[in-house]
Amino acid sequence: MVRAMTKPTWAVAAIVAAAAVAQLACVKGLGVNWGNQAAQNLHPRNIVQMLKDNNIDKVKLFDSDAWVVKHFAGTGIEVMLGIPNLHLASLADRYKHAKAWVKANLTRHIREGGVDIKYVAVGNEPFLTAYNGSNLQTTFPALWNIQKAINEAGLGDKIKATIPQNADVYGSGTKGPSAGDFRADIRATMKQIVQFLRDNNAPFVVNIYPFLSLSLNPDFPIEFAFFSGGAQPVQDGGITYNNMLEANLDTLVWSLRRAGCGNVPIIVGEIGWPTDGDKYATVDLATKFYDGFFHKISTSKGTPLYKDSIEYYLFGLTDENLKSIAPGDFERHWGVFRYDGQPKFPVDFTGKGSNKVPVGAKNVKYLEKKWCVYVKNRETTDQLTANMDYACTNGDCTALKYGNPCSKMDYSSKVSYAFNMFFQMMYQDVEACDFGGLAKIVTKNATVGNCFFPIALDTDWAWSIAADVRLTLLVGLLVSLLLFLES
Ligand SMILES: *[C@@H]1O[C@H](CO)[C@@H](O)[C@H](O)[C@H]1NC(C)=O
Ligand SMILES: *[C@@H]1O[C@H](CO)[C@@H](O)[C@H](O)[C@H]1NC(C)=O
Ligand SMILES: CC(=O)N[C@H]1CO[C@H](CO)[C@@H](O)[C@@H]1O
Repeated sequence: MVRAMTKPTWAVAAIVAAAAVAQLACVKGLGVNWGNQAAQNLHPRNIVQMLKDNNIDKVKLFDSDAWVVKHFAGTGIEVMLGIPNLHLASLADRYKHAKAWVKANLTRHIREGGVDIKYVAVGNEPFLTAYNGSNLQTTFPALWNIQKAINEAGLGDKIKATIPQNADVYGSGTKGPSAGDFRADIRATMKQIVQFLRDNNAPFVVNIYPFLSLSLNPDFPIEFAFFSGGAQPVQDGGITYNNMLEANLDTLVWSLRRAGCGNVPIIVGEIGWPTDGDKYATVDLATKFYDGFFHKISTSKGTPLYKDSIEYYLFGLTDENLKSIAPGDFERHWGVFRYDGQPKFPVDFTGKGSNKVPVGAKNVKYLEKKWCVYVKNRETTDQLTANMDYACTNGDCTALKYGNPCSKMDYSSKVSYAFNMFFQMMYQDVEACDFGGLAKIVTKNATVGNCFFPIALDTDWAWSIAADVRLTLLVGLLVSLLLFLES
């Protein structure tokens, strides 16, 4: 817009039109990861509605629960199914296991008006160094078997198997992207995999996290994680890189070229910024990251070396309070939305930079308005500490440490927060609000200032299914009664 003002009118019109097309294209290509490692998850109906309301048209799942997947049928939302790493060995071992997987998890959804499945993600970041190479022998054979089973089901033209990889499967050491290559310890396997992807017209899926680079590396130039310039650019031959995302993607392009597969399409399977659980995980930095990111992909989705547009899947849709915090407390705060589908910060998915808040989940069902809070009871410090530890170990206290509103409360309020979190994660079970007589259930909103004390989601789907059945039975009964009265 600023640029447009200096141009003659006809050029302004052209630029505005081009921008409109670009923005439309951006919305078209936007996906999101929906993980379900939370004590209570939103109903898939809520998720479908949220995605539609926010013009997000692709969803990536980490598994393939048939009940979840069927809710995407006929919605126009494209689905990437996931296969957890723990199944890789069995899928690699026997082709018939892959065949059974495809039958149970894939073909059942494929029909007119069924689920629009385009990719199957075989494993998830299987070559993370934390796994000590345990998936190294099984991942490629599992990929091979799954694609073969898809082909045999007659779906090979439409549905591609691939593997979401962590970005450290390749690198360029201390040099620029043009030195990029796959990690030496897995290079032979990576080469087999990318050649297989090339031969099947399947994409390479990579998860890229500027946040992790910043958080794990004290020397990382902060501004390089964002898109607003200000960091020392990386100069590579004739190309200047101002942000980590493009430098990283072009390192991948070089790695693919070195494996003889420069034309394999690239999808970014995860990208995002957490809002808590680390000194760099704040709402302000998440807003800055997403604003810059959406602006970048609305103008040009490619990179200096990769001109095609790239599909991006945000990580993630909602917070997940049961995720392992081994990598860091931030793991439970990746959501663009809270656990209950309500927005956490303004973010404009179209990249227009309007300060609008995304559309939250509608008709969310919560449990009763009850909270569990700490009451003093002449306890010793040790007793209090022990109960607090219990609540935090079994619940979620990751919001209490890193400078956000919850971390600024006094200790008593923090104890209440911890007790309440555990109580909610336990579906408000009265026995989960005891803590040796140090806790009680209240009906007055326990939220303290800007530290939000949640209420658990009502996930009693069994009841709602039963309600449908009950209605059917009731109608049936009434009809019988009428017939009986008629006769
Ligand atoms: C990898 O090795 C480390 C150190 O030997 C060990 O602590 C860890 O549990 C191993 N992880 C897996 C997934 O085997
Ligand atoms: C409790 O109060 C907070 C802050 O006013 C509010 O955001 C939240 O919705 C309230 N919770 C309930 C269940 O009413
Ligand atoms: C119906 C269904 O969900 N079947 C299988 C799908 O795949 C997983 C493994 O990824 C199996 O555990 C399910 O039983």
